[in-house]
Amino acid sequence: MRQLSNLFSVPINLFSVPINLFSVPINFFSVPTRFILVLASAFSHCVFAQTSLSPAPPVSKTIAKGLDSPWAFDFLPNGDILVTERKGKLRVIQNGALMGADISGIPDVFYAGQGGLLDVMIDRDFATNQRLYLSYAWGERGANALRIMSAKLDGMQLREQQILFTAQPLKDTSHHYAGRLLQLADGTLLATVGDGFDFREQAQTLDNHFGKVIRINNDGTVPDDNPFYDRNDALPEIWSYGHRNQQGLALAGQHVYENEHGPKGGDEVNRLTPGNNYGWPVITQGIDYNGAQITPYQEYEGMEQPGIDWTPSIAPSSMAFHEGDLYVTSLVEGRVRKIQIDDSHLIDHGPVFPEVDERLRDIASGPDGHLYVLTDGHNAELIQLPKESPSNKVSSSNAPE
Ligand SMILES: [Ca+2]
Repeated sequence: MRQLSNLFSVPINLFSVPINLFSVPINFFSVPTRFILVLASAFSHCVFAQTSLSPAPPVSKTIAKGLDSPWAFDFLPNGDILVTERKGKLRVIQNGALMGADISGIPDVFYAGQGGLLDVMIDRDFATNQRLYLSYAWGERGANALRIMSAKLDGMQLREQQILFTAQPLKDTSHHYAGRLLQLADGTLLATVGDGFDFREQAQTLDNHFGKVIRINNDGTVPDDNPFYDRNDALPEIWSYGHRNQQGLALAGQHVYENEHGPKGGDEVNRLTPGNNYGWPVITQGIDYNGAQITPYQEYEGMEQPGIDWTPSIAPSSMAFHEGDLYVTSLVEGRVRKIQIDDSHLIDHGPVFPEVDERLRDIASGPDGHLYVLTDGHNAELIQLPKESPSNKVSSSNAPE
């Protein structure tokens, strides 16, 4: 077999020889032709040997296409992949193919602006409880909010739907829902709630859910060890505050990392500590979309600095923890960035996976050891990324606790 493939590859190497000859200095042609042929032959064998020893370059693989404005995906223990579409469908990828039928029992969603069906997350005990979580915009144009539902997946149907959380107060905008979900090791749920676009000052007050990360039990009750649980002037679900539109959440060991869209500039990655204030809109590196200054402050006592700031904005959409590193997708930059966790510091290694260069909505680490990314828009794809070559790896031995 090896002999056969070598024979087939010979003509390709022969064709490459003249091109290499053209690149040598002109005076090289003055040496005897026979010498050139010997050199060419040797070079050909050199190329030959390299070609036959080099592994095939890693390639990304499209798992599903034709998704309509998908927002998130997650893996079931049986290998199926669930994908949300913002208009309100929960699609199934089974045996590598997108099924025509979608899952029934999805709640009515408010599909407008940035709203609709957002995240899907499989419970870490799905094998025993068959439960999953959905986040979505609920309500109507004049009064809507982020809502979280739990349900039992029974074949292609959701049953035993239970509303776990509705952000307060209702709002009359259709932007900045946030909506990303994460389950901690203790089974509690974190969810990001955006600032609603028009309500940014409320990210600094604790009597509402705008611009917060909230933590609830998986039955919707509030854990009594939440940081503001005992305060009369704060909503007990609040876990951290001073956020804008946080669409990435990842658990890396014991630490929770979050990324959020800044205004014009000021996109951030933060390591979250319960009870802490992440500053929006009092501190930011960004300015308003119209060029106006939002705040004179880039730092303020009692407010956390971001671990990474992206100014100008990349529009970070989602984050995954994979083999010791964080990976962030983005909408505007359209790349996958790799972020090394170096104790309490974050080191941005910039875009990796050069084959991916389009608006990206979600990223997750698959059970097969591959990263998967979801593209954005009306004809979107779920893509399995190649495993990185060893030379491209930066820190897999550096996993935090
Ligand atoms: Ca901040």
